[in-house]
Amino acid sequence: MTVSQPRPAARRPGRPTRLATGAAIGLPTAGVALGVAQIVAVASSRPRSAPVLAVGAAVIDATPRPLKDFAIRQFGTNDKLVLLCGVYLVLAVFAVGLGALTVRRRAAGFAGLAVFVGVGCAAVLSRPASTVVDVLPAVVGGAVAAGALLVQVRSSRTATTTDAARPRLLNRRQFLVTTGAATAVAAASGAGGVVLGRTNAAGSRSRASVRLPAPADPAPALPAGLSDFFTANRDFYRVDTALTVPQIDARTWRLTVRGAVDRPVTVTFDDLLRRPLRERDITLNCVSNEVGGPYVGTARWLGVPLAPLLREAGVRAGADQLVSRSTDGMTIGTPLEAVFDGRDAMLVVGMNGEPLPLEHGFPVRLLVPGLYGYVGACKWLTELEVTTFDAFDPYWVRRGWAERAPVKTASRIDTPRPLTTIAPGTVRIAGVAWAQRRGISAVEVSVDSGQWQPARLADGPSPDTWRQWVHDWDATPGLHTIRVRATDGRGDVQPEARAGTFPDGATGWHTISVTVSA
Ligand SMILES: Nc1nc2c(c(=O)[nH]1)N[C@H]1C(S)=C(S)[C@@H](COP(=O)(O)O)O[C@H]1N2
Ligand SMILES: [Mo]
Repeated sequence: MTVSQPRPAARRPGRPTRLATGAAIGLPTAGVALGVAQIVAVASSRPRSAPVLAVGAAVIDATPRPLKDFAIRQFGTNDKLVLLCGVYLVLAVFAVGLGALTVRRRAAGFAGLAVFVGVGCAAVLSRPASTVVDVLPAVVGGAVAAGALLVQVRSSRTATTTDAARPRLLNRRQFLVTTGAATAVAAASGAGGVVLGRTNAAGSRSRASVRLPAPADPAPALPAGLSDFFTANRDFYRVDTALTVPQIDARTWRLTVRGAVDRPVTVTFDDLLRRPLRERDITLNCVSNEVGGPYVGTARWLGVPLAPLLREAGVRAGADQLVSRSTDGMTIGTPLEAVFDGRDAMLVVGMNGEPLPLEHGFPVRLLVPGLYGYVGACKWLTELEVTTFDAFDPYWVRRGWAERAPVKTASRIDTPRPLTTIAPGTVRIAGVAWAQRRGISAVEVSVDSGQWQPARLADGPSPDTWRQWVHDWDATPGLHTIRVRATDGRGDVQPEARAGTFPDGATGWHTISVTVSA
């Protein structure tokens, strides 16, 4: 028995290291596995069964809240891109290791590949609404990759062992041909998956053919003189856990109302469009929005009032929670009282004069004014279950966020921008303030902790939208701090005390610093 490893002979120049050979074999092999899996997933119209996306989605679900908050803060809407890059990086490291292992011991390499496929299958099966057939892409990808691995490792043997019978150059060439071929298969299947994914995009095609009827109940006229009141669809913040935007064909879409109801009902998209549509201007915001943050927007929404539909189904006594489910397995819990207290809770089909954009929930989303999105605005909606808060904890509640989350009063300074240098003289300080349901009655500004000055408030169409405000300030040279606070329609002043976003929304006065030049 050898106790110490024999020292390896000095590497001969021109001979690849095991790691280099491992990388040359492992990376194309992993690429083949992922590319083939991707194309099978897309071709079978089950994009969610693509293993990389499933792994990413599983990581999102398992990520502890502080880390998730950090990612949202640091990367904003790019958080998913960053996550996918991370997943690919880990995969690449694993692939190089796998290649190196195979060069040394073929069986170990194949065992490693099996682990790789197993992780993919486990991730796919961990997705809500997944079934056994969803592991097919991972398994097919793994099988093709095993073939690619075998071919490559055979040619690498001849390329790296001295073989007097054959000139090394030829062996080297053979190795390059096999790894090159594997790389080409990986690239072609990966690119094919992307292209097919685009053309297969059932949602985009379906959305393009939707014609929305005019509202029976149009939005109240906007007060004169408002500009930039609405947030354009392309600028509207997006917060969700979906790594790929669900592609739903409106013609096959169904919404089921079930649970504690007398008569469960299922409606189609056309059924919804045949009902009288209501149009309303409503401000929506995310509980993860920091003080002064960007996750808030106002749009003109078109939809079907929710309360009549639920009444038709017959909500049973004792129920207090309405759980929305999306096609991608999100669950969102809304207090039933918020649906029935007269506010404009809607099944939304239109946003700013267009069918709902895919990113914002096409074909149908829920919208309940006065609640943060995670408790009232389920996108890609497909089921409404009448139940109780005791009986079911939705996705974010299971992660510690509040069961009930009415929007808190907030105000934001949009201009001047923080930490900029501006000219002295009259400076227009302006922004927005919101307290959906209660409305805004006053906004005040204080410079350098001086007296609170009333800002001028633009009119708003309803208490459910933000109000724009302006305040003219005579700016003198130097460094200045500007603060804003709002008072809601009940006379309650926005609290100064800072609170983080967890568990039910941030509080505190938005404060910025600017330099006024001499
Ligand atoms: N299906 C689904 N619906 C969802 C979410 C989600 O992750 N999945 N996120 C919710 C959250 S946290 C918010 S703030 C709003 C955001 O809606 P928007 O992306 O259209 O602005 O959608 C809500 N609806
Ligand atoms: Mo949110």
